[in-house]
Amino acid sequence: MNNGKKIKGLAVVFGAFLLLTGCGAKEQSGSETAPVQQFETEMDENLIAVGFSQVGAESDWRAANTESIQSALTPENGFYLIYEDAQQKQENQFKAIRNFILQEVDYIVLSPIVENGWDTVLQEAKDAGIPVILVDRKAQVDEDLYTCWIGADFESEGRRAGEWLEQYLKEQGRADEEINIVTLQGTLDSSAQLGRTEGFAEVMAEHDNWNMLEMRDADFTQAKGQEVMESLLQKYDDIDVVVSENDNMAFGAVDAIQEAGRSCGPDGEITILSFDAVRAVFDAMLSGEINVSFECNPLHGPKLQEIIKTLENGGSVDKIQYMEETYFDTDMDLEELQKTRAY
Ligand code: GZL
Ligand code: ZN
Repeated sequence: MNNGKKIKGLAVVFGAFLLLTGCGAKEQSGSETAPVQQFETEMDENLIAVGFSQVGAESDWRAANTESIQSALTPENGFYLIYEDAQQKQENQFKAIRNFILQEVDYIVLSPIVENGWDTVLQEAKDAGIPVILVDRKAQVDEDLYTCWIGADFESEGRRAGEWLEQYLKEQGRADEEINIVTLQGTLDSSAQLGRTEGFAEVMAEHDNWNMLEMRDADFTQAKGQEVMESLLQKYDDIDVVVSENDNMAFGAVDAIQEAGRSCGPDGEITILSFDAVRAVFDAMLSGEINVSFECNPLHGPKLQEIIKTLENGGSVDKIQYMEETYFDTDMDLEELQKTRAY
């Protein structure tokens, strides 16, 4: 059972639909303004109150991650979930966490947009006796400021990408060719960006015929990916490989490459390696635009639910909990594989 703390009645006051402005509210004959609707929601004592501060809604991966957690932490499963979307701003995550502390939630779940800056606010949560569970990205803080972390091994994803490229170039008889590479990086200082960049660089170091022309931040979004790729295409006339640190930036890169009259994918001049392996990248691989995507499993919900229940029952959990993941490329039966994708 949760520790009996309950969220103080959330007096949620919804603004009246001011009829003065006829803002879409039903006209009410005679009265100047609709009565202010006020109600209290008392959190049911039997539910485990969880405050979840999510990075944002910047990518397909993020949407799948949010959906997985929201569909696991439901009242039917014994949870009262308060969800806050930080719109990719760390400031908003600080506010959300302080809000959760005020509401005396039982647990705080946080996907830290970047790795640094969390010591103060997580110390406040610790002082309030509220366990913090990190999901997806990491925070560079003292281990005693969070109970555990669930996520992917980003370095191994990056290494896997480098090893895939080695194999791919060998099969093409290009193992000794000068290979010019650009990287579309994810949000700088995020664990996914740091790990993928680091892991790929480890393999890159073994190939002095691989040249990293430039790595540039495109913030994990499709729009930024297209904008940065356009600029890189203008700057460099011989790009052989694009490493895109998530699928949405890769979709933007494909648009930029095609609009520049160039070609990409297995039959194109520019090879594209991507990360996440969301459903939409299967379409892009099937249509020959992207070569490969390295999976990063967003389905943290069930594992998170199990961890909180274990803690509620006085159990202990491992500090680091990796998700299982693989990769998918155009040599595989993607049509078949796509059917079983949960995200
Ligand atoms: C990875 C996650 C990254 C995804 C992006 O675990 O942090 O953030 O790769 C998302 O799609 O924006
Ligand atoms: Zn070249």
